[in-house]
Amino acid sequence: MGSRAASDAPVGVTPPDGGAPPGASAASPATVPPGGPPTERDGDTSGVYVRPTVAGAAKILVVGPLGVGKTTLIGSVSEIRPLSTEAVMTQAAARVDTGGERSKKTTTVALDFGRITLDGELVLYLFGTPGQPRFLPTWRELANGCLGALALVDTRDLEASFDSLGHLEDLDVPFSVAVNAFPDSPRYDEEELRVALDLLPHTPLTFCDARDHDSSLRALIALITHLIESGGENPS
Ligand SMILES: Nc1nc2c(ncn2[C@@H]2O[C@H](COP(=O)(O)OP(=O)(O)OP(=O)(O)O)[C@@H](O)[C@H]2O)c(=O)[nH]1
Ligand SMILES: [Mg+2]
Repeated sequence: MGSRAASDAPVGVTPPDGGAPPGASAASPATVPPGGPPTERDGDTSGVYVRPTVAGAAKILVVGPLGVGKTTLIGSVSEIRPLSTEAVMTQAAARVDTGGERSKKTTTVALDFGRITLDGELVLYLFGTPGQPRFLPTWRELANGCLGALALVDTRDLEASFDSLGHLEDLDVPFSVAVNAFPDSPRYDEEELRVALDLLPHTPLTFCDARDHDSSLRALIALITHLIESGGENPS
């Protein structure tokens, strides 16, 4: 962990990397033209509106510690250009913030927002929480009305996830866990991770690459399946 920290100021509301996310597209994969899919920036708004086949909607939180990949996951899976609120990390708030990995230059200071439609019928509105500990109190607002949460975990620092998991339990938000793999991540088997994270037997535990659309989608589907199977009760 470096010693850089997040500044309080100017908060830009921009898509990550200044553009549309990888994998996010209004077009189906079969119709993606050479040079990439059309985006809102190209004037293609066909994917902006919710499809007429949609029968339901759910608010889903994406949570986890600093730098675990929340913004990346929402960016990779969203069918609309995601909203993100990144601020450059500086020394200005070094006494209150946690520095991220060396290559990480920004951190989320309010929320991420994206949208994905499952099977043409269920719209998930994805809300990513900020990872800095000082923003934990804002979770209460973000969690308002959510159906469940996807908790991202980094095996390089499992303890960093304890706060987010505990906070979900305090807020009575059902969740599933997705381990986001980095190249230098230690590999543990599922049972070891369950014990370390103190997960209940029926809490789903999946592995994902937050940069990959299909992998992120699978993690979300595991959560939705869990929520449906638990029938609206709170089993996590
Ligand atoms: N190798 C690898 N890198 C990843 C993966 N997911 C995210 N990253 C990188 O990790 C860094 C942090 O990702 P973010 O998505 O910003 O993390 P975050 O959880 O939103 O961070 P905060 O908002 O600061 O809490 C970025 O440089 C990503 O490119 C992954 O699955 N594999
Ligand atoms: Mg973020």
